[in-house]
Amino acid sequence: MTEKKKYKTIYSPGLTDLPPLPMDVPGLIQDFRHHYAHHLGRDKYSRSPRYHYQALAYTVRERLMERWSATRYAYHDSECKSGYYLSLEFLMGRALGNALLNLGITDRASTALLQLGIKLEDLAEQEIDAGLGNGGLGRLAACFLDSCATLQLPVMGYGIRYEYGMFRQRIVDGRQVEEPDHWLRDGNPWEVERPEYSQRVHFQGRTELFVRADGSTGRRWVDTRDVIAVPHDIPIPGYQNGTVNTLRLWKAAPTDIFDLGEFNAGSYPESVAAKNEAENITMVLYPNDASENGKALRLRQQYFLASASLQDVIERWLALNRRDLASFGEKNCFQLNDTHPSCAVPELMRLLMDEHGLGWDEAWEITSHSMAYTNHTLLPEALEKWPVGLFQQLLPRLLEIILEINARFLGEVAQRWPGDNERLRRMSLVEEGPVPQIRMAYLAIVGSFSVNGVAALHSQLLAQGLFRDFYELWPHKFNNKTNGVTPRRWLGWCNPELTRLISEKIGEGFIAHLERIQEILNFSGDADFRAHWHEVKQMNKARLAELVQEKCGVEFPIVSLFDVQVKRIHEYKRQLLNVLHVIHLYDRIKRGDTADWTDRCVLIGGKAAPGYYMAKLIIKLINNVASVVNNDPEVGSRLKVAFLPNYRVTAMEVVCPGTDLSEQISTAGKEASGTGNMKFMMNGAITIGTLDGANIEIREEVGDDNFFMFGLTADQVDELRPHYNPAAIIAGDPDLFRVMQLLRSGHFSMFESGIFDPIIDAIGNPSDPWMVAADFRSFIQAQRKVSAAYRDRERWTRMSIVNTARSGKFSTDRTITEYRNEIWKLTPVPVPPKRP
Ligand code: NBG
Repeated sequence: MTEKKKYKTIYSPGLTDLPPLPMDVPGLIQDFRHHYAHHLGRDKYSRSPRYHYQALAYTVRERLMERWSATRYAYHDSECKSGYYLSLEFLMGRALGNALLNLGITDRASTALLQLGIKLEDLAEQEIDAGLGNGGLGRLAACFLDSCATLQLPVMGYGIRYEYGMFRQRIVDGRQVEEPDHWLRDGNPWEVERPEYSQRVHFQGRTELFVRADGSTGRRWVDTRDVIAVPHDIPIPGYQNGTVNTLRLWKAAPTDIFDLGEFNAGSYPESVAAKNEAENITMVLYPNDASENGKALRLRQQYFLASASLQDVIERWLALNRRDLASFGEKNCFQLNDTHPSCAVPELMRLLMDEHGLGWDEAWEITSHSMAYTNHTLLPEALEKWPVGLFQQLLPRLLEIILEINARFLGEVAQRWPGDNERLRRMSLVEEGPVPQIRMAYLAIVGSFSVNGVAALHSQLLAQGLFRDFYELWPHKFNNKTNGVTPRRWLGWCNPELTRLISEKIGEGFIAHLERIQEILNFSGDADFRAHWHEVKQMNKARLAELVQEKCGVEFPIVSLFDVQVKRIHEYKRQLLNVLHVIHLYDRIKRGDTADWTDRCVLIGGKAAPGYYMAKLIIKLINNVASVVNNDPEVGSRLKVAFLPNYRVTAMEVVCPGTDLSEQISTAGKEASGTGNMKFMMNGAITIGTLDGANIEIREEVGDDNFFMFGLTADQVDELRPHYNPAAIIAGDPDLFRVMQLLRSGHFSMFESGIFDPIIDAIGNPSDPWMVAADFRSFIQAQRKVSAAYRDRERWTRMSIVNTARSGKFSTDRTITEYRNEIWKLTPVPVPPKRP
């Protein structure tokens, strides 16, 4: 018996046709008290504020529930085309504040709580971030879901419910220490388990030939070891529009049969081992950002997500009484978030052929017209490849299908370029070598009708470089979708003071129509408005300074320029270049070169992958430099440096409103887009940046006067590479020379001599891929301009206003509208409000 057969549909309208829940203050108070006392069983002597949070979460969740089912009905009744965002990562952060904002009851909830003697801000602090992602790629998925719901698009997210999310980072003696993130320990009020929609996922076993009733033959997958995928649904509210979409996260569980068989045979430990093996699949998020994971368990996670999600979509499709799978491809569209879920291509083929009896051509027609692939990086180390042998062992039927896809595809290439064997070798889905590998990006391209990059430059580099052969074959597949961020969380929620100031001038509509935010340009000539703008920034800086004081023990005076770089620690992002600038400023102070000085507070934060040696050493360097600078009485308030531990979504909600200068300083051509850059801009920070990723488009929007550009372009980086000579650059630049001298002298490694040698060597190495020395001079000059601009408060404030005003393009509402029109072809489905 499979899991599902236990359930059958029960139709009972009397159970669910309830009047809508009250949204006023008395109604909120009543339900809050009900949950606190009757649901959670807490009383007036309760010791933990956690239950205040939980009681409010349940109160809000109920209000989402009714909108959630109304949304499901609306989608069902409209028989609309649907979209599915398949992603191994959803970096959601906290849910409470976002739900309140999107339901439009933040003020009422706050008032209700005050009447009970509770502050909403304190209560909200109790929530643990849902950290089911590494960085930009996972956070983008979260912003996309918010925009899909706000635009009333029938799009569902599919992901994995990791028991342990992104590790927590502590800093001990300046070094990163990782701790597990058991985020579900106290329960998760935002999820609804739906075991009735569980799916069975196969692994291992073998394939065999079989004969169908009509005499035709096929291959099937047998003797498999199965795992059950149990859905846990998270509500995704749109912005004040009655829509609540779904993020469905799969948890792995053992099959009953598997367990019981062993158990009855008396092998209890074995039955537990089997349980553990199944549950391991969704135990932990791989903590590597933009780098390959390469482990069998990771491939298991990827296939588990793809298979469970596709089965779920097909089952729902068939249940809608549309037995006919022929139109499945016209009514369903899957967006693959990087190559991570690209097993979906062969898996959909398998399900259609092996489980639903379609022929190859029919199945291929459906698959290749319903899959779309987004690439998020050009870094070669992040391009996934899986050994053929691993596929053979773990997913033998999938391997057969992949090899058949490859054979047919190479046939097409050979027809187009007869005799071009070199091209066949280059384009094959199988990379030959001692250990033959499946190239997952190529599989995704061949199986998709759309391939996109995430910023204009990135998409262009994909077509001209990494995927050039494929672009020549299918130019029509390639397109760009520049990233964005949701203005609900990244302006409305995280910066209420600025939101209020803007609303007073242009109304509240801009939160759902960010292009309108440019209307504030009409007020940038108004000295009063500018004064208010400055005041709000100073308030937000005070809030950030408090955080820095609490987490780093460093005082940041709010009159200083707040210079911030927060993101994953990676050599290509060049936190090291930032540190060299800090050392240069320190060196200037020590030499008395401080005419026209601007006081600065430099904040750096981010996690390093646990196995990434250089990234971890860079964290240590930042901390050592900070301790030397902050403890030198000669430096005083001229320069402060802090490393913010455990950077995450929730930290960014305080960091970006309080930032003056946003550091976006990757080696040109390496950062696919960046999205932190957009959050800072939206909150009125000014960017110092290279011409990389979406920085280019940000600069286009604000104009050169409102952006501090520096460094080599992507083309110049490529041209310089063969004769790059950092030793000569260091020798010829007295400032850089002194900075390197300070590093070499052990000034920042007094007690551990030589620890930074690998960093010193990397900077001086002619094959340094990130070319830190090459951009030093240009960076220092741009930073001089920053300092001068900041001293002119009126000018800086005008620049700040222009940055916020021109951020309209970087709303994910714009991004998603492009996905919807150009790839998904979806129609919005309004949800009728419930009447009392
Ligand atoms: C990241 C890029 C970022 C980009 C995000 C979202 C990966 C593989 N890529 O530049 O490095 O903003 O994706 O597209 O994590």
